[in-house]
Formats: sequence, C-alpha cells, structure tokens
Amino acid sequence: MTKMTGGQALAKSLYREGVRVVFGLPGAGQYEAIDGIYEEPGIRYITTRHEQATTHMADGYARVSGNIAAALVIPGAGAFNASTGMATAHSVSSPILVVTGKHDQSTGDELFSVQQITKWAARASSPADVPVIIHEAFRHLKTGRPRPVYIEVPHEVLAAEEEVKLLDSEAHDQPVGDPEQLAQAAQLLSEAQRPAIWTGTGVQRAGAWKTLQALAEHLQAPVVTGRESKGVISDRHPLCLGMAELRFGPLREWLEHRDVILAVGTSSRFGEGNAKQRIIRINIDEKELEHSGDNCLNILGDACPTLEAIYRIVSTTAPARSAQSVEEVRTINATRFDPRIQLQPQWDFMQAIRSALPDDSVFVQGMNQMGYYSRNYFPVYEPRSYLISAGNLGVAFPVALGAKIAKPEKPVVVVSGDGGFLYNSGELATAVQYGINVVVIVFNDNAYGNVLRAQVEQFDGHILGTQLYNPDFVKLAEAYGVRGFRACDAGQLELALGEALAADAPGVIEVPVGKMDREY
Ligand SMILES: Cc1ncc(C[n+]2csc(CCOP(=O)(O)OP(=O)(O)O)c2C)c(N)n1
Ligand SMILES: [Mg+2]
Repeated sequence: MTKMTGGQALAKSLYREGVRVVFGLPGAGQYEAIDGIYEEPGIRYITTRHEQATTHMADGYARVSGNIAAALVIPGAGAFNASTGMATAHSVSSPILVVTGKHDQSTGDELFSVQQITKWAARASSPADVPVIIHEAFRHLKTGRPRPVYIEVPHEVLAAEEEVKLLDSEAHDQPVGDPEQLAQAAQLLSEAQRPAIWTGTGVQRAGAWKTLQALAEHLQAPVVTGRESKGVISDRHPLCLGMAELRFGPLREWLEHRDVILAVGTSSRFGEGNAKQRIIRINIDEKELEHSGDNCLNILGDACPTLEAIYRIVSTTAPARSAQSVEEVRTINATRFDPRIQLQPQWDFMQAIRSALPDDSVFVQGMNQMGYYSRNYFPVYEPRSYLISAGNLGVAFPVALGAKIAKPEKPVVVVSGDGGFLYNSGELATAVQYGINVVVIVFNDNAYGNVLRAQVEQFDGHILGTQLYNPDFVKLAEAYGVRGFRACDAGQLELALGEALAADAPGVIEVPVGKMDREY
C-alpha cells in the first residue's frame, strides 16, 4: 500500500488496466486527475477542442484496435458534450471508458443519467476505492457486449490522500455456447444444402474473422456483412457477397432461399419466423436473442470461442465441400457491381478513393450521400478498417482521429459532407498539434443534401433549412496549417488523395458536387 491522492490512484489504475491514451478537456475539479496523468509517463494525454471529440476519439481508437482508451471530462457541460460519443459508441458496441467528476445536478447517490448509453456507471467514494471501481469498470468493458462505461470521481476524492492498494489487470474468458447447442448448430450446418453466413459487428469486436472465414470455406457458405462488419471477409474473397443490402432484389431473394443461415454477432432478424429456413444465432447479448421465432437456434456466446467450437466439430465430422457456391456469388456480384449501371458521379468517386488507398487503410463513413453510398460500393479488404457513424452526423472526423492514434501506421481517410465536417472541424487544430495525419474528403454541395433531396422529392420542393453557407474549405484547412486540396472530378480526387497520403500529414480535400441521386 502506498499513500497517494485520488488523482494519482486514477492515473495509476488506468495504466495498470492497459490504458495508454486519455482524451480530455481539462477543467475545474479535475486538476488532480490531470496531475496524476502528468506523473504517469505511460499514458499519453490528448486535449481536444470540444468534449464531443474525446469520446468519439476513444471510440475510433477502440474500434480499430480492440483496445480501450479513456475520455476525461469535467462534470456537467463537459459530460453532456461527451455524451454524443457515448451514444455513438453504444450503438456500435464500442468499449470506451468515460471519467468525470460528480455531476452538479446529481443529488445524493444519483449518477448523471447515462443508463441509456452505458452498460455500467459508478462513483468512487475515496482514493482507495478508485482502483476497485476502475477494475470493475474494466471487467464490464472486457466481458459481455462491449459498450461505454461511465465513472464519476468527485473532486474531493481526487484531492484526498490515503493509503491505496493498486490492482493488476485481469484476463477474462468470454462465454462459449452451450455444448449441446454447438453440436446441434454444427449438425445443421453440415447437413445444410444451401447455407449462408450473416455477420454483424460482434465478429469485429470479438476478433472472430479468421475462424469465420475458415468455416465459410469449409462449408462453402457465402457471407454477407452488416455495415460495421464490412471487412470481416475481404470483398475480394470468392464467397463474399458484400453488405446485406436487402433492397437489392437478387441478393434478398438469394438469402430467402437459403435453408440454413448462421447469423453471428448481428441484431438482424432476417429469416426469423420463416418456416423454410433454420437460423442459428450466436450473440453475446441475451437481449438480442429474446423473442425469436421457432426456426431459430439461439446460442448465447462470444463470436470468437463459439465459432471456434463449431468449426472444430464441423471440420472433424464433415468433409470440406467443393467450390459449389462461388459461381452463384460471382453472378450476384456481377449484376450488383456492374460498372455500366452504376450511379454517377458516386461510382467514379468511390473507385478513385479505393484506388488511392492501400488495402489496409481505415475508411470512416460520414452521414452524407457519399458515405451512404460507400456502404454498398466501397470494397473493404481487411477487418476493422471500415467505421460507420451510427446515424450521427459530425462524428466521422473525430472517430478517424482516434483510429489514427491507435493505428498510426495505417492511412486513415474520412468521407464527409460539408454539413457533417463543420461539426468538429475545430479538431483540425488537434490533428496538427499532435501530428494525427488523417485525410478528410469533404463532398461539398453547400447543403444538408440528404434532407434537401427529401424536401424536393417528397415535399413538393419545400426547401427549408437545408441550404448552407460554407467557408472555403481549402482556406479553412490552410488557416490551421493543414494542406488543402480541391478536386473537381474523380481523376483529380485520386491524385489529390494520393498526394495527401504521401505527405503523411493532416489533409483536407474539398470535392465540389451538385445534386446527387440516391439508390438505397
Ligand atoms: C446529429 C445529427 N443531426 C442531424 C442528422 C440528420 N442528417 C442526416 S444526413 C444530414 C445532412 C448531412 O449533410 P452533409 O454532411 O453536407 O452531407 P450531404 O447529405 O449533403 O451529402 C442530416 C442533417 C443526423 N443524422 N445526425
Ligand atoms: Mg452537403
């Protein structure tokens, strides 16, 4: 036991639990915590220009690396500002730790109300309590469905000094499905005539892509992905059918004719209740398995050990199948991705971005027309390299900054709109200050284009609140000391992106665009 302040106990506990980066915006009531981090050389502290970015950055960091970073913000407004990042991380099952003080409006034992966007929240009551609370926080972060965890350490706790026993981090086993159900699943899959695999975010979070691919190949089961699970199987793999876009008729019909679908780590309920299909659902979250149809075999377990167990049985009891499904996959993909029938200029822009990026690059999708388009038409070749915005405009740039901090060796690119980028464009200063070399492509239509299109198409052209006045994005970048580019067509975009990546510095590429049609 050593005598220390609550602030020191916090920094030392975070380090012991594996935290190497804290994203923060300092302020009153937290000086002792910041000072604890100052004394802890193993933790990098990154200041943002708005608390929103602290949680988005921790989220991006976790999604590409599987590691946990912390966000440290002041209570009250700081925590409210950080809550968008918590909500986003909650939607995409991303584990982040948010630390704040005691919220001004909380009375007695009540915590600032974060239940909807966290899996666990607690308050430390003394310096000696800090390691215990942080240790428990990490148990929640590392077991079950990953989601944000929220801790309050009041100022009097951070400032007080007492004997503190620090704790070591612990390894946790993840649950494997019930053995009888695993055997049943293996049998269903081995006997299936037309199997398919439907993957969700759980495959990314559990790091289960290798086994998934081995199982798909053994069974010759084609694979569809969700939005956030793009890349768990390469879009070049002969069994990959891309994102499960059910509005694309041939893919939906093909899926409807599968006799067995293995649905892993997904909240999709496709096929549920369809008596002609058996659905095997693997999920770590009990709630996702509730209320399912009679045709479902629900297995509660982590995607990684559960798929491994199923693969072990299947590969030892049933022979590997021949490449019987590859032709079907090729036919569906050839129709879907036929260059002659694609929307323009979206297709050419997307191709340009893909050509300029090395395979292992991280692509962060904004809530803009090109971002939506990328879900179907940006091919992804590696796991954990395509990150979505989970419906929240403005999150793409700070999520990308966090991703780049976790994986500095990988190119990281953001596809944003003009509307979305201005939410957090102030973080260009953070990018320059810390050398976070993210490249942002801003497709600029001077509009909240998605919404404007709906006003034109569905509301008789009643345009209101969707036309935007914008800064000159090239000059905006330059004002921060960031290189700005303007690319007016796909060829120029490919060149500019290549140049921006080669510079290994933050970059902004503005692409002026007009009205765009939407397919899905
Ligand atoms: C936090 C939040 N606010 C509002 C929206 C609604 N919304 C979705 S897309 C969009 C327009 C985005 O504009 P821009 O980034 O310029 O992309 P564009 O649609 O023009 O391609 C809006 C306002 C949202 N998804 N999230
Ligand atoms: Mg726009």
